[in-house]
Amino acid sequence: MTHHHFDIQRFDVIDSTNTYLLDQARSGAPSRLVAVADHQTAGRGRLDRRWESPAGAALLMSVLLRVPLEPGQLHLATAAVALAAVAAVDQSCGLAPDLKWPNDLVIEDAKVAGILAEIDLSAADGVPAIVVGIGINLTWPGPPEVGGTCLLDATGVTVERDVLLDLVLSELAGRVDQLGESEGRAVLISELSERLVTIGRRVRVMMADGEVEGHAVGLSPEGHLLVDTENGILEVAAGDVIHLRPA
Ligand code: BT5
Repeated sequence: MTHHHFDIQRFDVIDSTNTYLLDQARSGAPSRLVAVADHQTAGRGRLDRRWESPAGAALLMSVLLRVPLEPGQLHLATAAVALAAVAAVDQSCGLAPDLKWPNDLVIEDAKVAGILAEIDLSAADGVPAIVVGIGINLTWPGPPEVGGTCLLDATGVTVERDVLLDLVLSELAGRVDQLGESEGRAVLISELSERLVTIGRRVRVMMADGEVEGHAVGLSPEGHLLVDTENGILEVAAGDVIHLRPA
């Protein structure tokens, strides 16, 4: 099925829609291929973490994008999908989730959706294949220990998966075009900084090489998180963030 220039493949059960599209990308699948599943047996988060969801309880989707981003700009592909999802949820439930840096949609600080962007650099033409997957909790708030939420619990609205998919893709189409040009990327970063609840908060940031605490003060022109720490402003390209209570 083709829609908003996206080609949609549907699965009852799959290991992971991200894994599937990365495989398809290596076999030459075109940009804007979308995979949607009722259930994933090996849904993935970042850093080998798992993404859990009972069958039919979430919108589980990934999109393959062939856009000339560098590995260090993957967060922009995350942003494009995150912003599209916020707009789509707002249109379907009347409530726009906040964004938590780097890849979560939250409602009152409870995670309602997570995003995983991955890149494959093996294409012969040198244009990377980027796969961005998102899981949006519709009727199940995630594993109990996470303290997440779902759209039903947070808004009282039961959203049809296909309705939400349709809205996400129609919101994503223009943002994919923006990803491909520097002016468009600047627009995405400014839209992102308006939506990020992380900015203005005290945060603890866990990075591969250690952790710091400070005040999240904004985004760099590249879209990295700027954290005011005791040792000055730190620019964070990748990491996990915890929002701390104000001191
Ligand atoms: C993410 O990772 O949040 C990225 C999740 C991406 C999932 C989509 S679903 C479609 C596509 N196919 C895939 O295989 N993946 C993508 P991260 O920030 O690392 O968060 C992972 C953590 O979120 C886990 O360790 C749990 O603590 C928590 N978690 C797992 N399932 C959850 C759920 N349904 N709701 C809320 N939190 C969850």
